[in-house]
Amino acid sequence: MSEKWYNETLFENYGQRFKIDNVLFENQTTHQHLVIFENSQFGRVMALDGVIQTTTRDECIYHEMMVHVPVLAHGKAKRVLIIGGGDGGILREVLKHKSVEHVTMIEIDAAVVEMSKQFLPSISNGAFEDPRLNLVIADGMDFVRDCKEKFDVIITDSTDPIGPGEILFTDDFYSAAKRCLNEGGIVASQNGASFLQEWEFEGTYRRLSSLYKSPWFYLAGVPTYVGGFMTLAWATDNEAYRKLPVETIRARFNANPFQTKYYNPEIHVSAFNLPQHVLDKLANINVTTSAVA
Ligand code: AG3
Repeated sequence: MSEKWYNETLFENYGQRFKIDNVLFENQTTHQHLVIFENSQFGRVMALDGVIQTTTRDECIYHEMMVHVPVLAHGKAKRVLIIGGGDGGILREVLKHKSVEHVTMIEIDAAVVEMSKQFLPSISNGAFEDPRLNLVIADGMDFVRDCKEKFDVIITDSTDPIGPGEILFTDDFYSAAKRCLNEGGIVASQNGASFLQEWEFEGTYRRLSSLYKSPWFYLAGVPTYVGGFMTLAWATDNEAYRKLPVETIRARFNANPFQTKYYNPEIHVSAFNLPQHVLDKLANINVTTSAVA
């Protein structure tokens, strides 16, 4: 039998490949091409439209960092909104926080939820059954546009800004999402590889700067998101949140401890230190209508 390989097509002239041991699911959903396969290095792998979304081996890094950094920096998050996140990894981590009373999750593609439950059960690990969850299959943009509720933390776990995820990187989305945020709330979202997709964090910084007093980024190194550190976007009107001393974060974490594989309070605090090439780009961005002014 000949070997089969999965080639990621995120970048035109460079990419990673995975040996496919066994295809568990492959189909064109109503929104995108979805494949889940087995690979002996990374376990089970899910890709959407040619881009690796998660693997059972390294998913913990991204999911822990996307959740525990904003939730513990906030300190009293009761209501959390997840946009995207159909595999349930973000949800699983959010629900580890006892302070969280309610989670609304808006996923556009029911097939991602269903196939993840079936073929990647360790990622949601029962989270979809939690009574605190309100799962809605809908377009995240429509939801934030019409939303009458408010949340303390909003996490956007999207694909890259191509296809269904594109709208989640626009001014319209960010400003509509801000209307759904309680005072003192925090938004976090994935923003591409800091080294290879600089235009992504540049655009996001420009947009968030016109809405929030304290837009920033923090980093996580995820092996299967190629190209070095991932930039995770951060925005809030409370500048102090990202400068909290490690002792504060440690006290909050220890008040309600749970197991992590990557996150710890020291990583939390240091993740906000950005490489010089990122700082230089951010410094050159002209913020036109700044909330800081
Ligand atoms: N969503 C973010 C995938 C980002 C991939 N992009 C990249 N490597 N530039 C992941 C979904 C996990 N719940």
